Amino acid sequence: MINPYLSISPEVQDALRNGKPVVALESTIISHGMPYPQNVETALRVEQTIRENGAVPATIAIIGGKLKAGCTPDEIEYLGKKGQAVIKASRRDLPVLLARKEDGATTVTTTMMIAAMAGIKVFATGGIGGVHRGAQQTFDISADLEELAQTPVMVICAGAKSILDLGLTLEYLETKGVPVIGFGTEELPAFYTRHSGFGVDYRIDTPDELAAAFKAKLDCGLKGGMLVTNPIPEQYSMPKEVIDKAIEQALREMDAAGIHGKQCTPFLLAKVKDLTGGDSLDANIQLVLNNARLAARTAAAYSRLTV
Ligand code: PSU
Ligand code: MN
Repeated sequence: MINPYLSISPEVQDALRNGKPVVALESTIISHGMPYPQNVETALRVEQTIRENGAVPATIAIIGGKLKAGCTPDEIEYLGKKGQAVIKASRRDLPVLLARKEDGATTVTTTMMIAAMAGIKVFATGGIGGVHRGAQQTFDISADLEELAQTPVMVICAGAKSILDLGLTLEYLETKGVPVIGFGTEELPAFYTRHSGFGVDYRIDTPDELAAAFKAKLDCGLKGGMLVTNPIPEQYSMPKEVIDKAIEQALREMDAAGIHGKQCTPFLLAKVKDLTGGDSLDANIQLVLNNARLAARTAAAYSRLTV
């Protein structure tokens, strides 16, 4: 059955039909993750980087009630300028947003869903959601983890920020059968810094082996995705103490302000950014570009295995 809500751009459609590599990109990072105009500039640079590394970019978003796989530069500009006014759309938001023909910025969850609907296998982003600190009481666990458990897309990220409880996040992924891979590392990277103190399940050093592992998963009909954590390049990484201090303060301010639910992640991300000044924005941009490069090469390796 053809999904009447799904709208794949002509370029992405052509690439998919011809077995060419495609990389999905999320839009919450555009609308909610960075300020305008750096968000739009970065989104376009990320697309360019994917092209330079041999793949076709598919920025994913919900626009006017359509699930878009492949946005035009005008659509990216629109999402970036509208910023926080775009609804951050997780799995639970899709039914009403689509029926009302609204816009939505896709998180890791909804980007994976739409990528899977379109037939895209590889997705690059910055950081994923996970088990929040204090989740034993609040139950605040990102839908991203459930999506990784059920949707067959490889997500290439720079780990997760320690605004989360990284140990519990790894436990959750283990329970759900999601492989956590370190690209060139045995240690789970923590977004701005290469270090978390936690180990990954497997270290893999080449895009070819990433592609082969994911293909084996799909060939066996194992449901769910694969999480690839790619450390920020050394020269852009931030000292762990600086980041940890900012995160502790952001968490205290969140508690004091009584923030909860879907506002938690955006609040913490914005606070950490304020507390660390421009350094964290620069690091954020660099790690996303680094993930885009790896994702394009991995998508190309996957294409070689399947056509
Ligand atoms: N973590 C980051 N940067 C982000 C996000 C998370 O370091 O931009 C965004 C992603 O879109 C992710 C979402 O899927 O936040 C998770 O939100 P929540 O914790 O509300 O599930
Ligand atoms: Mn949450």
